[in-house]
Amino acid sequence: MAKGERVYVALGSNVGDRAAHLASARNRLATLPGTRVVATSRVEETAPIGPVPQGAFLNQMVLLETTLEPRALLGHLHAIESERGRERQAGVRWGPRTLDLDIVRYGDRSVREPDLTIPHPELPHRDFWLREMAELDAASEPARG
Ligand code: A4P
Ligand code: MG
Repeated sequence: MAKGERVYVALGSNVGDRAAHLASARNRLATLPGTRVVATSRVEETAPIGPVPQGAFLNQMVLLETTLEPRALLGHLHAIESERGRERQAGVRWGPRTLDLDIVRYGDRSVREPDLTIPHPELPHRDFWLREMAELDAASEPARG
């Protein structure tokens, strides 16, 4: 398989069996065409961010190597969210969800389209994402010596 880009995908869940939703997402990401899971961060419980009162999240970051283009990858992420019963409430942003999958970084690319922004605009504001990415970088760095 061609080498592909290094892509950081954030997983989040705060409804139902949160750990099971994350586990299912990890398994499905590993089956995507042209895609390999390079490393997974720890799962963390985080307090909800944003204006909507809701339960705590489980969050995790996965590092992929993929030949899927950003938009094709986004389509697969939406399909995986739907499989876990994700329903988008019209007009409610940042509301509760069984599973949320966000493309946080895609190699060095920037994308600015109405329905796709990469890097994800919340990246600088989410400590847990920054922490999880550092963990993935440490886990995937070639050994030095
Ligand atoms: N979209 C644009 N850029 C991207 C991207 N880089 N990756 C579009 C994925 N999707 C992207 O998303 C709305 C639309 O964003 C998508 O259809 C896609 O075309 P959505 O998942 O329907 O709505 P959302 O998730 O509520 O909005 P958004 O802006 O993705 O919010 P976030 O950043 O995902 O925030 N608190 C804690 N502790 N942990 C969390 O994980 N997450 C959120 C949601 C709020 N509070 C949280 C957490
Ligand atoms: Mg989202």
